[in-house]
Amino acid sequence: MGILRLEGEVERPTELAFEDLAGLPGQVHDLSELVPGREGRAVKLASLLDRAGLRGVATHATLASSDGAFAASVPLDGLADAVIVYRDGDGALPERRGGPFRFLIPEGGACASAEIDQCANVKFLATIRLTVGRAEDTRPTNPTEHASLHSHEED
Ligand SMILES: Nc1nc2c(c(=O)[nH]1)N[C@H]1C(S)=C(S)[C@@H](COP(=O)(O)O)O[C@H]1N2
Ligand SMILES: [Mo]
Repeated sequence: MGILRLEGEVERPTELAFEDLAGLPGQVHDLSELVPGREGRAVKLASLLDRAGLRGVATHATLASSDGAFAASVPLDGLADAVIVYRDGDGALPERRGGPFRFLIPEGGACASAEIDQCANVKFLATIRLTVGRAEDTRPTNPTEHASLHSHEED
């Protein structure tokens, strides 16, 4: 079972499991209404930030995967609609869909088009670290790197 951590520039570093996410306000009961073609249930990032007590100095959310292989650091001011997908049907979001926790920015631009893009939809999300300035970011910056990353993806 997975745990999602909020740390860095927050008043209360917080660990959340499936039940905690399910109990927060800001539920998106049907993700397909927010992002056509995406299924599952999600909760708004804003609810998690409220729970942890976001400090005003934070500028970026640094999203890291549990396997340590992928991270994205994106400006908070572009994340007003971002969600964490955590449920599929009656159970946890499966790993093949990026579970148990997956970051999703509904209006994320094309890969490598901007600071906020679809590449920042981090799968197997383990930590959301609130930082002053941009921090760890392993997103691909050129088409070759990007193609090689996608060739490892299963769906
Ligand atoms: N943990 C992890 N998350 C990741 C990646 C990855 O390699 N590892 N690839 C990213 C990239 S480059 C993209 S474009 C999106 C693709 O997700 P999708 O196929 O669900 O749209 O996942 C992102 N999240
Ligand atoms: Mo991407």
